[in-house]
Amino acid sequence: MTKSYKKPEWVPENGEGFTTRVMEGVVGGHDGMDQGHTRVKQKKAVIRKKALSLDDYYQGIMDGNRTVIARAITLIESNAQRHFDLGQELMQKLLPHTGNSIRIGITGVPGAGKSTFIESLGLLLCEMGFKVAVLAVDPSSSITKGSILGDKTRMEKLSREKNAFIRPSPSGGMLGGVTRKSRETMLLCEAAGYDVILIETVGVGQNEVTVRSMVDFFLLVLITGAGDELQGMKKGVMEICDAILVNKADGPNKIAAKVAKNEFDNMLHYLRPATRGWTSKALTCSALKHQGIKEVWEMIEEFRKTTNESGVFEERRQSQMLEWVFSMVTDQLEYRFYNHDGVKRSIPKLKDEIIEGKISATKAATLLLNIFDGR
Ligand SMILES: Nc1nc2c(ncn2[C@@H]2O[C@H](COP(=O)(O)OP(=O)(O)O)[C@@H](O)[C@H]2O)c(=O)[nH]1
Ligand SMILES: [Mg+2]
Repeated sequence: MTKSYKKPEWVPENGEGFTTRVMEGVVGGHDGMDQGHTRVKQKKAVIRKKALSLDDYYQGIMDGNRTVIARAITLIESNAQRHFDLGQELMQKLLPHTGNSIRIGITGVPGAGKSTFIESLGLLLCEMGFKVAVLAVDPSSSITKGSILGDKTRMEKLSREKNAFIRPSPSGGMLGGVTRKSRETMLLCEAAGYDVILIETVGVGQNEVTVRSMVDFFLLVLITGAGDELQGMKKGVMEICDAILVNKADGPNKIAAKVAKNEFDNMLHYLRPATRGWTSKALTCSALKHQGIKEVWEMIEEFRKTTNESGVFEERRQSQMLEWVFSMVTDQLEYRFYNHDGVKRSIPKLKDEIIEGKISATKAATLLLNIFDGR
């Protein structure tokens, strides 16, 4: 079109592009728009594009700069090797500043009110002068290709607090997976001075075990009338939780919630405690109406005091650290195995042979491992 376009007569000599040239705009200040605002926006965009050095990241995190914290988490979550390397250098540098928080895991079926509770507790903690980080962990999302937790976490009020930091669930990928990313994000928040780390996870079996291995205190949020089909799941989780919170204890549901709380208290009484020296207990609350939230925090404080005095707190952190190291070894071995050239080349052919019954499963596995070992 433009090529065959004939210049109108009124276009001056050397007026090439006269009609198509885009005029340079003026910055702000017209139509009553606030000029300063436009400038600020542009400046921000420039900052966002600039690559940060290791020191930029480090300093920003130590200063508690939330933009830098968010970018550092993105770095940690990246699946690119060069990001991974820089991220690991950063983690090493931050390590001496980690560990000074209480890590709280919160689980329960979708709709139990975990996010609502976290917002309510988070607001209370901010009011008390604490810095609160909220993270979501959903290892199953890498399988289901989408987070069950990713409900834009309704924490609008909390996200407006300057002492709160909210981060949704990372996606999976290769370099260590969701668990590594979540753990490192947690440590990063600790280095940035967050006093309380709240980790939301959805109750689908494996997730709870993963989160339990990351936190000091594990809370199960339940509601009444969720059906007997869930009891089986509940029992397993009840054995690893430090408290059960019967949520939605408001309106006509208040009495049923109290009854359920008593039942859970009884059941917990017969289970082995999740944490040595601590009797797991049940409480009721209404996350929506902000009732019973303070009591939950007081219980967590009591837990911290008890386990600190007995040494169980530190003991658990140490064993979690060791567990983490060896689970990373497993992860990385798996990654290396499936990225080994010889292994990659052999898999399709072996698959056919297994399906055709030419080779046994055990033999096929041994063969692949031998290729990996270079034998
Ligand atoms: N009545 C009542 N509703 C609640 C309460 N807490 C949460 N809800 C509602 O339950 C629904 C699910 O809450 P949400 O926090 O997203 O649950 P999650 O999936 O466990 O994170 C929302 O519609 C909430 O408003 C509560 O204490 N009382
Ligand atoms: Mg939620």
